Amino acid sequence: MQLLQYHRSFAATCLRLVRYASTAASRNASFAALEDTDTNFFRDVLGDSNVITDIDALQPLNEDWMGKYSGKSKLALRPKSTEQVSKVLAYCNDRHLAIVPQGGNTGLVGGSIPLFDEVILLTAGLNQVISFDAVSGTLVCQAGCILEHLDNQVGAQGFTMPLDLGAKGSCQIGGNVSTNAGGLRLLRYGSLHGSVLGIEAVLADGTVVDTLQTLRKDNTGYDLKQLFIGSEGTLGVVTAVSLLCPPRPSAVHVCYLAVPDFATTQKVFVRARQKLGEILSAFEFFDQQALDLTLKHLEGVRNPLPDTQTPFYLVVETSGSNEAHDSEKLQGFLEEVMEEGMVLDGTIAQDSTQIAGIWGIREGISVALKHAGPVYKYDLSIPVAEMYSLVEETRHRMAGLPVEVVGYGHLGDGNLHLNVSCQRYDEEILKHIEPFVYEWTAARKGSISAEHGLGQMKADCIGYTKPQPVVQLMTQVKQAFDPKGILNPYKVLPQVMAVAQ
Ligand code: FAD
Ligand code: 2HG
Ligand code: ZN
Repeated sequence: MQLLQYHRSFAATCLRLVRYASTAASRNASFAALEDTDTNFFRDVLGDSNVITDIDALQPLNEDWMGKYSGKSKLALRPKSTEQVSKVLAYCNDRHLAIVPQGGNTGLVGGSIPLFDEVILLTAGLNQVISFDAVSGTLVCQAGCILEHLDNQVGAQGFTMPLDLGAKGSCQIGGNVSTNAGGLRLLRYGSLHGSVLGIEAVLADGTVVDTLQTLRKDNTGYDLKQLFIGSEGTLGVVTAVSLLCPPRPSAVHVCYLAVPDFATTQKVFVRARQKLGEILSAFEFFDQQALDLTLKHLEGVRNPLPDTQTPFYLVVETSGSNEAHDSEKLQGFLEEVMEEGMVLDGTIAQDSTQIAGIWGIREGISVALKHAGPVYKYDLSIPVAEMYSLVEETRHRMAGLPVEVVGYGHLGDGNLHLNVSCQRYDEEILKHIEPFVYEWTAARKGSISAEHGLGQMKADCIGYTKPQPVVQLMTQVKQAFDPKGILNPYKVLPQVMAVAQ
């Protein structure tokens, strides 16, 4: 009975979503069109070299990493200070010009790309480290700093960034915070909602919200910085961040394991937590199809177990401070899981080159898929026991079509990446995937966005995970922060709700 009710209310949500979807692609006519006087104003504030109008220079800024989403912006701005961001936003707000904040442009849901002629606000010019406290590990930096550069800088002082992802060479900390990026070590260091201590952000009207503090504890009023974390540029432009960096582990071990079936991956996970305890820092999985694709499309990737073919592979990492102790623990864990037949074959990386080689496979899957062609990406939180059934059911639904369905992800976080690689983006193919994937996930009370966000891809789909009153409250928050709706329109919230003022 309860289940029936749930499905009825879910069907109602779907009906509402269909209505949202039909309006999502139209330009909000209340936004102004760019005029020469606007460009001249921006030149005065930012200087000529930071006002980009050249069509060739705009092209990569109008296109996302996957080549799936593209916009038609005629203007990109590159402010170098919070004050400049504030002046630009205050002007856009007065003029009713829509703005898209863009960091490293590595997002996978079309969040950093205009849909129409929105002005692109690049954060790359905000690239200074402000301070680093080598006692507490607190880093304060501008939003446009590249994640890998920050990791190198804090690494030199014995610390590490609390997140790591395959896009680290281009993504920016402001983009990471704005998407609440998860990545490969969330299992160990937790989410950015815990690591970020403070944020400086500029609201649509130019107001600077300064919560850029370095305190571990502060219970004065509402914790507004949390609202910016994961808000995908719809509530404000993050201009600076302070965050807590953990000590850099001096002993790191990585092993690569072949496992016979998905149920066993979970048994290995349970055992890893029991045996490795506090030193377990990553537990990732991918299927044979993902491995095959990566070996085929990425040069220089070597199969660590060339003689073993099995449906699932795991990358298990430990990070600690005592080489001998950690190594002994890992050996003990491996002996157990192999003796008990959970793991068919495995190898431990012997040096940093081999560690990089194993991570290269896992981190290379997205890049390999990009080389393979167009890809539909789904980033789902699902109870781990059921996670892989979705990949199998999707494969079954699409049997006979010219697609490759692969599954991989952060098993330790219950986060599946379901990717459907195809020859072209095609509505006929999409019909086999959506809304099936979203309905399947909602029926298991999962999330349709574990870590990538909603962007433009899933703005109309939030109702699959969040109930209507919650979406309504989010809309009110959006209206309070950005009453004219100029910040990253058409993203995160269904357009009908976001502009209903
Ligand atoms: P962008 O792509 O430029 O922007 C992302 C969103 O944030 C947009 O909505 C944009 O408007 C907004 N934004 C950016 N900067 C600001 C700012 N300063 N203020 C306000 N809004 C802003 N993601 C994961 O979570 N985990 C992974 O493991 C992971 N691996 C990846 C691997 C690869 C190879 C690739 C290509 C992507 C991966 N991603 C992953 C997705 C992506 O890298 C993350 O979402 C990342 O945090 C985006 O950062 P960015 O600087 O590129 O942001
Ligand atoms: C990863 O975990 C990233 O590798 C990217 O989140 C996932 O490309 C994807 O679908
Ligand atoms: Zn991921």
